[in-house]
Amino acid sequence: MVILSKPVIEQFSYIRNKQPSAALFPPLIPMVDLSKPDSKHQIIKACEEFGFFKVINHGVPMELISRLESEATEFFSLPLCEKEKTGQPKPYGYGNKRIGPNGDVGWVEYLLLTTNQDPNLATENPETFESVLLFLRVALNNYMAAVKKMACEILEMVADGLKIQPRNSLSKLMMDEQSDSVFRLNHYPPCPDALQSLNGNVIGFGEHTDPQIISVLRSNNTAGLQISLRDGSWISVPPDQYSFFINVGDSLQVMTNGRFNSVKHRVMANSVKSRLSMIYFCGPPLSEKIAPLPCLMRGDQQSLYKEFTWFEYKRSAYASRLAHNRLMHFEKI
Ligand code: GA4
Repeated sequence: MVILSKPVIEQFSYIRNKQPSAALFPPLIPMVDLSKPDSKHQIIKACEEFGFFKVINHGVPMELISRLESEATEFFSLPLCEKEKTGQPKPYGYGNKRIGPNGDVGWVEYLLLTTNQDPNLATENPETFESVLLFLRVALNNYMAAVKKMACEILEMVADGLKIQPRNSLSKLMMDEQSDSVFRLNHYPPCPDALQSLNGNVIGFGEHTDPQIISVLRSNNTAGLQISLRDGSWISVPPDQYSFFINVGDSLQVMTNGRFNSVKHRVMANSVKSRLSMIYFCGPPLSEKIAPLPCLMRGDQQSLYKEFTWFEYKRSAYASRLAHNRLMHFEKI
């Protein structure tokens, strides 16, 4: 990543007044042990209250996680010109500071990939670069397969917990061959300016909700992730490199007619440590209709949303800024 000179960092967003919740005892992040029989009930409660939870005993081998972490670290330590050979993010490829097509920036570099094709990383490059990409590709494929399986189990527990029949009603969307799932590796280099700025807060990745059904995030042991509570306050998520964190996305909020909360989150830059995160965004096929599931509608309850396809939502998402409420266009007035 290019180290920016002083004036350029001024383009970055600083958080001045909106500090993480000042409450003396901020609520603990819900933790779900996937090996426990009552985990589905805990998942439902966490999705309703926070739209966010941590999972332990997830069954993803630590070896696959460490392998991807070291290959990704290797990739991000290549010179910028090498990394740029993997292609500009349109939306897939290597990106540096610019997030999405509409002017958002952050103290982050990343690789954004589709999950249903072999990671499409450039090939006609010098040897060292080639072998980094080759190892990265293998590590990505193994990691994504294991995380996809875990995400599928979680969505089946959600269906069970909500008494949705059949239990693969949600998981089949991300398991479909045509599923529009996305994978992201984010690298937040240490940001020396975070020390000098007011309150030490420089935005790594600005506040947003995820568009998909759920997102499965794992990071190294560096703090930075914050989630917004329903009352609008922010809390920091203590890092845990052995666990995964699950976010409810906009699509699941719609499918549950607002019962689940699509959680707003952001990442703050760290002044000394690098943060590396890997996120699997579980998306449905482009043609899928996103609407409240009829079996979840009680009595004469009305849908809060107009009907739309995932394609229509994505088109409108890519015309929006990161922090926008993307579901607003689809809400019934
Ligand atoms: C936010 C969640 C995922 O990282 C992502 C992002 C996507 C991108 O980086 O290309 C978007 C953003 C995300 C939502 C609004 C649009 C699209 C950047 C942006 C400004 C990959 C996704 O699916 O939506």
